[in-house]
Amino acid sequence: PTTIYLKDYTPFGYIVDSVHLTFDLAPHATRVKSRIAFRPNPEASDKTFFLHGEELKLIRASIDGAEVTPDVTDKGLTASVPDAPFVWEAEVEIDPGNNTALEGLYMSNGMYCTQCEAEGFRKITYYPDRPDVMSTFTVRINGNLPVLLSNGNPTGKGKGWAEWTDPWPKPAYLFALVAGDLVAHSDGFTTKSGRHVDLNLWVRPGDEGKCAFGMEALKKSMKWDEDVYGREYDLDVFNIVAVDDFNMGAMENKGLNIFNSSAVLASPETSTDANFERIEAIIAHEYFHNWTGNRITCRDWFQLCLKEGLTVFRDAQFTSDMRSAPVKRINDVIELRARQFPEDNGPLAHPVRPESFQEINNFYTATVYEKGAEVIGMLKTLVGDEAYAKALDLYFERHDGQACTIEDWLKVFEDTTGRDLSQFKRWYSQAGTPRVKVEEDWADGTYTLTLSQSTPPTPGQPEKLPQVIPVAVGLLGPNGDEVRGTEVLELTDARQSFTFEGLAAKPVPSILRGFSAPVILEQDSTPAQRAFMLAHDTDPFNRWEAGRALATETLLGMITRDAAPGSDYLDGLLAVMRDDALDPAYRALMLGLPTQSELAGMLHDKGVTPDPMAIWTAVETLRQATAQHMQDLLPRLHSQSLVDGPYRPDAEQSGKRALGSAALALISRLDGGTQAATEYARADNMTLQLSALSCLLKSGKGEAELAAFYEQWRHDRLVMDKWFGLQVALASPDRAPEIARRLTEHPDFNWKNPNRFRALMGGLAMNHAGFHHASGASYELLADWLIRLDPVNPQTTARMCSAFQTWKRYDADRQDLIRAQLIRIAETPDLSRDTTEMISRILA
Ligand code: BAL
Ligand code: ZN
Repeated sequence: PTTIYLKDYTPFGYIVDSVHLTFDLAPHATRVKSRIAFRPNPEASDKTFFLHGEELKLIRASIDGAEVTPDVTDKGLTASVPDAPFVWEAEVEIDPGNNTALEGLYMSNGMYCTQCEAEGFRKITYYPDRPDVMSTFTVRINGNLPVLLSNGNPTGKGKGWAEWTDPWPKPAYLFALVAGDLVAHSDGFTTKSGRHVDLNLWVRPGDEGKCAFGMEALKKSMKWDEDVYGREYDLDVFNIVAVDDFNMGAMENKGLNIFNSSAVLASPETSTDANFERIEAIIAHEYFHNWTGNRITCRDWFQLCLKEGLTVFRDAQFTSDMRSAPVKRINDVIELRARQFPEDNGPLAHPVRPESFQEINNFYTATVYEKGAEVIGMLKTLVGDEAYAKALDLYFERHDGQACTIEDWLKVFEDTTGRDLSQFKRWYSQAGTPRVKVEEDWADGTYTLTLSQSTPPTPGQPEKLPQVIPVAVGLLGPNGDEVRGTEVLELTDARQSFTFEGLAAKPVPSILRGFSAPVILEQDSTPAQRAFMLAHDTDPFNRWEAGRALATETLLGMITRDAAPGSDYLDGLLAVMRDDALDPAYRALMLGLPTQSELAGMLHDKGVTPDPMAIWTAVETLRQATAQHMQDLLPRLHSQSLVDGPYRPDAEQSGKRALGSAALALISRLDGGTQAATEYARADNMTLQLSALSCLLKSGKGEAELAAFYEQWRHDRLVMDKWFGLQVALASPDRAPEIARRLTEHPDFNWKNPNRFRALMGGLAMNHAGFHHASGASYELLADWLIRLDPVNPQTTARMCSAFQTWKRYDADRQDLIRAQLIRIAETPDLSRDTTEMISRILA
């Protein structure tokens, strides 16, 4: 496969002034006619006329009305063209009915739909399929289906046809088309300048009852973007379509967002509180892309973080405003540590702005998205809220309608603040998670904090330079009072000291408040100091972090030294749990533990080979000890989930249910699942039903409930995904590979559906000790299925390969077992480019 480099960027030789497309839909022989106005690009020296095109049958092509015969390969075509404006016309035939890769135009349950980001448009027609080529589009769809949709505004309609015109120039990756038997949940929104926008959420008949929440989330997002960023919507209509077969969560196509049905359909009976929150965030994310992504797009795919990091940052701000800011921040850090840190510290490490790729689909990663958002958060912290707002105004004003780079993005901040951001830019170019080590000194009323930073080598980057790290610090006095409020220290050198004068007594530092930078803090604190912070820190993030650190240290002691569960942790936790003044959602988070995979990573960092069963045993033992220690309090905590009034998926009610469910999990350890069985029987929403079922499965029970759940929900695709995932994720380690294998034989295991495949195989990968079963059975099962899925859907296969990314942490026997599976996958004939790249990076 060819490697593409950022440094090789050159502009396309031609500008596109307009695109007209006509689709004659047929499941196995859709005809696509294109009429595209090109003119030479004065800024480009290379005038090769190359149009991308894959899996297309070219019927005819012409330039200015004269038939031409281009040179066609499996990647595209070249033709000789005039050195003046000209009109290119082509007709191609495609086969959406056999498009199982779900890129380009494909079919899902009889409905036509598209996914063009990143490079799917080239499977629809010949085109310069690159994000810096922007044009207006007019699309006519001919098809005997009730609903025919494309981007922009409707400009014509008749029996069996519809025409759409998108007046805003866009790259081809934002093109979309949907055609099918769909029903709309409709509403409207009036923008701040008084324009009316029709809003529609299109679903398959039968799903109408699952639209109301998504629609409310959309209206809230539109209002929030006006209020907070001054961004108004710019078309007469905003359409969202729910699709069952979809590789990603959702896609921000201009005026026609296409959603994985799991990311938009919701009802209290079928969706958990976590599902509702995720849906609200994804609706917001895709809507916010209208400005950060669509109106201002990326010059090339190396700049993906320009739109994704910023849009994730914006959706996190939105969720913080709609719900609880501390809870959102803690959840985001939990996710970052679970998904991005392993990537940044393993063979798949890459900078937030990668410098090369073979298959861009492999770079829709936690690093580009989540670390990309962290980088924006740091920038905001460094320049301050006011300068951030000014810089964003300048960004929208200066770059509207353009395809931009990270350099353009940073320049608006430099121009707004006068700050030199050249060192800050290293966050975009250096991979790896920086370590920040803390040393303290105290003399004569002066407290000195010395911070040192280092970043371990990552593939292709043996040496790292110091980065600008905003470290938010507060100081507590010996009695727990805050003696210095939060202040942001700018760590720019490899080692740097900061002094605080005029203090009466040696303070206790609260460092990296709010998780002000995506780094690993190395601070030697005693359990007593952690417990002190857990009791007194005024920063909600660091208070939670103190509890998390206590839990982690206790677990590491249990694993490596056979230590007993620490009383600092158990007592400190009990005190927090008793404090009814604390938000239930926050207390539920306090009850959480680091994942077993995270613990394995920490052991590996300390030079200890992780034993998955020892980690599993330690977690089980600590959970049991926690249940016993909090025994008297648990019924009161559990009663939180019995909220007043009808079900609402808002922060208040879901926080209570989260705490109640966490308490039920501990109660089940003491009563063997008796109460969970009662709760299961009376649950009237999916959150409580699933939490009770989880408790039963964890207790080694729940066979009857699992069967009843299946009968109750077998008609509902999204609930069945939960049924598949839960059994595997919660299986005891010794049974996990067998349970997973058995489920692959279940008639409802529709493995070509990405949601179902991910539910089962993702559930297995999440079951740390089960996945790392000493027999290697789980490795083999996953590899079997990756090999089977690859020719059908390379994108989903390649993503799932990351389950193996941490393989070098483990013992020699497990490494041998995993290596054998990786080699088996790599040697599969005709393996896709996507999977080939992932496996070769993981093996390197
Ligand atoms: N652009 C791909 C899906 C998303 O990040 O919104
Ligand atoms: Zn996005």
